[in-house]
Amino acid sequence: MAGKYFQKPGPELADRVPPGQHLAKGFPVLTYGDTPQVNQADWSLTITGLAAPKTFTWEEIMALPQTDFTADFHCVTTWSKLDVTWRGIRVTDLMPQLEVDAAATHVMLHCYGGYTTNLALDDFARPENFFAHTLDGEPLPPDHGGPMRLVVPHLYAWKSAKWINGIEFLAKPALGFWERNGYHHRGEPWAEERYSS
Ligand SMILES: Nc1nc2c(c(=O)[nH]1)N[C@H]1C(S)=C(S)[C@@H](COP(=O)(O)O)O[C@H]1N2
Ligand SMILES: [Mo]
Repeated sequence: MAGKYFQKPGPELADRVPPGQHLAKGFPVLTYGDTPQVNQADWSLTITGLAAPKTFTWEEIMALPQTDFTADFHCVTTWSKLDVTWRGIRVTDLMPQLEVDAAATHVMLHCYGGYTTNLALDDFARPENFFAHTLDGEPLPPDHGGPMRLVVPHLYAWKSAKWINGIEFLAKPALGFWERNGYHHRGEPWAEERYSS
């Protein structure tokens, strides 16, 4: 059965597919719990913690620079999908809109539905990370995190928070949903940082 949905990467893709990963056919949906139904008019992104409090509406975030991305996606459950095409807003294009306290070193991402995940600020505020609203030229489907999700290509995909609605800036590390439940605090796929020991 697995062979129908996954294939072993050939040698030409060895530098693209991290150890222990297989290529997925299609784009699997991986959600803990139900898919929240959030429309653009109701969506917002709230900044809390060690930063000036602020809430962005859909229009406000869409007014920021828009960028096309092609990025690989690695789920810790061992499937990877290469060259996913997205459109969205770079995290580093949002950051100048924020007044973040110099003491902030980490973030907790909050989502509609209650999911959370944590990142070091260095892993979050990178130009290759983005808030995605479009997948393969279509509005991001609800199951994949629409109307807006984060994508963090350099870490396992549980860091890529779907239905994102908050960024909390912190002065020390904290644990999100999967991190509290045994997953690695950082989750770097090339180092196979799957579980915390
Ligand atoms: N809010 C929220 N974000 C989430 C998840 C979730 O359950 N809830 N699952 C994570 C996991 S484990 C993965 S692999 C990816 C899956 O994204 P996809 O469903 O678009 O493939 O979303 C991540 N973001
Ligand atoms: Mo995942």
